[in-house]
Amino acid sequence: EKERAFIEWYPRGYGVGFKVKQRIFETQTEYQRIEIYETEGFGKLLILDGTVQLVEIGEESYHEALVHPVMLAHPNPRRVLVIGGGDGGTLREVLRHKTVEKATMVEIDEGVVEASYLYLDVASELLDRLIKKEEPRGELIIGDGVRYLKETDERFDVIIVDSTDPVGPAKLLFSEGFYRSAYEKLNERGLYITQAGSVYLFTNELLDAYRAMKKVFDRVYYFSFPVIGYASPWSFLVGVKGDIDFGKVDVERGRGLELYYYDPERHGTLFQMPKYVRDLL
Ligand code: AG3
Repeated sequence: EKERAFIEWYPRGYGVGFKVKQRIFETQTEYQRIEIYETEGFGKLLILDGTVQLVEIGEESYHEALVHPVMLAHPNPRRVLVIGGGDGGTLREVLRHKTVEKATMVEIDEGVVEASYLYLDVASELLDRLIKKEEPRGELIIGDGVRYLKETDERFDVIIVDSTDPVGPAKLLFSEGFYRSAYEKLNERGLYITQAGSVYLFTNELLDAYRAMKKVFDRVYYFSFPVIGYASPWSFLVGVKGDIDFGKVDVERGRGLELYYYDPERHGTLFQMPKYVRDLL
């Protein structure tokens, strides 16, 4: 019997693949094509427009890196905004922080929330509560994050962008105009973080996003982390508003989280970057 695989192709023919047993869900929404596969060794695999979003076994390698460094660098994150992240993994990690009073997730594609709720073992109970409006500290808004950020009267301590790649439909989320509205909607002290693509294979997109963020935020940091299922190392960009040092985190608060991948006691190791990238940044 022939073996089946799902392979995500990156530029220049670089592939990241999983052996799969079968495809268990497939739909085309107004925004994108959603697919879910059962893999051999990593649980279920969520694909949007042919790109890997997560595998159930290992998704924390992304969600921990996206959420906890900024949450632990902020002295008291109470209000958090997540843009994208319809599978719920990012919001799940945000809500583990006891300081959080309210976290809002703005996801453009209801289809991603539904498919994740029905088929994925990532955050289905949380998604169920959000859909029923029964999560006391969380809110789900189905809508366009760009527009939401421009129009909202709310202010945030931390803004987290959990989007698809800086190519295609999510491109606007990596523009100077978007960074300006994020900066405006942060409290006097605040942190912004976005995933910014594969260090090796999207280096130009990473540089473009970094330069645009530099024009807007008081300080900009970059870091990389190995993510299971992506062409690693993966890059993340952090924009700082006001008096916060992203080089330091609250290790004590971090201990209580019992993390698996991101190690707050080794926060400094995040800032490792291949030299050619650092030279360009
Ligand atoms: N957000 C997507 C990260 C980008 C993945 N890119 C890729 N495979 N080319 C992940 C959603 C998880 N909450």
